[in-house]
Amino acid sequence: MSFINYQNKEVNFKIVYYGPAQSGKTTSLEFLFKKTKGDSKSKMIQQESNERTLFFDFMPLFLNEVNGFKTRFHVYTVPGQVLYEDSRRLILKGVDGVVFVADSAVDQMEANLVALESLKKNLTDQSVSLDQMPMVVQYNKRDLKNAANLAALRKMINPHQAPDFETVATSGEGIFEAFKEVAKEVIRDYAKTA
Ligand SMILES: Nc1nc2c(ncn2[C@@H]2O[C@H](COP(=O)(O)OP(=O)(O)OP(=O)(O)O)[C@@H](O)[C@H]2O)c(=O)[nH]1
Ligand SMILES: [Mg+2]
Repeated sequence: MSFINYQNKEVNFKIVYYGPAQSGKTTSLEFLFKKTKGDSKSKMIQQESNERTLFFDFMPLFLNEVNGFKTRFHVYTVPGQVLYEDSRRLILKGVDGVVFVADSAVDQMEANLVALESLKKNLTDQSVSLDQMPMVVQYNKRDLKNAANLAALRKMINPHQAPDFETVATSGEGIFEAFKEVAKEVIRDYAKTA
């Protein structure tokens, strides 16, 4: 849920990178962090080292003000391993937008689906439905030799036809573009209610 800081004239949003274990969520966030050098940003914070959760916040230079307020984004990753469901549920609290990082490796399709179901359920628990949540999909690891066919991936893990991107987090390909899109969606959503 967005919150407004009247003193600094800022509106704050929360974006969560969600997806199966090892799909490239942390790598995506690290690239985004590196790429936002000139922006006003915090340090990268590791929440619980054993669960590999990271976050930072920044004010993207590419965005205009919204009703005279600057926008600050708090960007989080969740741990993807199945056993960390409690952490994921906690980190998703009050989320304004999701970047779903799918793994393109053919043997990860089941894991992608399990993660998508977990996202859906954890949002439902906060009375939010996935199809109303601003979201983009990254089909990550497109550089892999055994990357799944794009059309098949789309059909399987992007049923709501969210804006989607082919990405390679290790080189940064598509990462900033995906973030820009989710940021725009989040602001569009906010402007409807503000
Ligand atoms: N080939 C390839 N490897 C990638 C890509 N993105 C990430 N990796 C590698 O995949 C591994 C896992 O990446 P992470 O970013 O730690 O994955 P994660 O989603 O944060 O994993 P968890 O925190 O366990 O949920 C690392 O060895 C990365 O270097 C990619 O686009 N292509
Ligand atoms: Mg991680």
